[in-house]
Amino acid sequence: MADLNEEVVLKTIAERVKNGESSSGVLEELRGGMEILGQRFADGEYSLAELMMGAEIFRECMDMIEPSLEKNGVSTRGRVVIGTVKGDVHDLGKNIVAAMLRGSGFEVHDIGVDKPPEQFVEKIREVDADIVGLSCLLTSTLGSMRKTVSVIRESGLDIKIMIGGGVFSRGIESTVTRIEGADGFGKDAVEAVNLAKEWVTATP
Ligand code: B12
Repeated sequence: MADLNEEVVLKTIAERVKNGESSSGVLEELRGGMEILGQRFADGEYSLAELMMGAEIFRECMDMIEPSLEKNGVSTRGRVVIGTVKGDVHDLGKNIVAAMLRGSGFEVHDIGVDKPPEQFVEKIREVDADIVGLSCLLTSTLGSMRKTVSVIRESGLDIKIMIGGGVFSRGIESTVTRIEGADGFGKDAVEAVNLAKEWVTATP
C-alpha cells in the first residue's frame, strides 16, 4: 500500500476478501499502510499527488470490502449522523466508521466532508438522530471540531456526541476531555461501533 503498488494491493485484497478474511483486520492493515504513506509525505519523500493516489487505492479497496461489512445488518438500532468537520476533506476513515455502523444495524446519515456546525445540527433535527459522529484529521481543524461540539450542545439537542479521526488516533489529541461537551472518543471504527451500541442500550 505505502509503495503505491496498485495492481498488487488490489489483487491481494480481492483474494483475501474472496477467502472470507475478517474485514476489520484487512482494513486495519490498509490503515497501517496509509500511516506509512502519511509519514513519507511528512518527510518530503512523497508529494500531494502520491498522497492522493494512495487515497484512490484505499477507496478501490473499500469498494471490495464494504459489501462484506454490510452483511451483518440487523434491524435499526438507532440513528446516527456523521460527517467531517469544516475545513477538513479527509473522508476515508469516516466512511469506514459509517459502513461499520450500518453493518451493525444503525441507520447512518453521512453528510460528507467540510461541513459547518449548522449542517450537523440541521441533519440531527431532520432525522431525529440519537448519535452524531464528528471526524477530524488535521491539527488545524481541531478548532472547528471544538466549535461543532459547542454549537451542537448550545442547540439544546438531546444527542450523544462521538468524536474521532486521525488527529486523535495519531496521539496529537489523545483524550476526549480536551473536547469539552463530547461524550466519547473512538480510536477506530470498532470502538465507534462499541460506543454506539453501549449508548443505545443505555437509553431507557
Ligand atoms: C489520504 C490522506 C489525504 C487525502 C485524503 C483523501 C480522502 N478522501 O480522505 C488527500 C490527498 C486529499 C489529503 C489532503 C491533505 N492532507 Co492528508 N492525509 C492522508 C493520509 C495519508 C491518510 C488518512 C487516511 O485516510 N487514513 C486511513 C483512515 C482509515 O484512517 P483514519 O482517517 O485515521 O480513520 C480511522 C480512525 O481515525 C477512526 N475515525 C475516523 N473518523 C472517525 C469519526 C468518528 C466519529 C470516530 C469515532 C472514529 C473515526 O476510524 C477510522 C477507521 O479505523 C494521512 C496520514 C495519516 N497518518 O493519517 C494524511 C494527513 C492527515 N494529511 C495531512 C495533510 C497536511 C494534508 C493537507 C493539508 C496536505 C496539503 N498540503 O494540501 C491536505 C488537507 C486537505 C483538507 N483541507 O482536508 C497531514 C496532517 C498533519 C496534521 N498534523 O494536521 C497527515 C497526517 C499527513 C502527514 N503526516 O503530514 N490527505
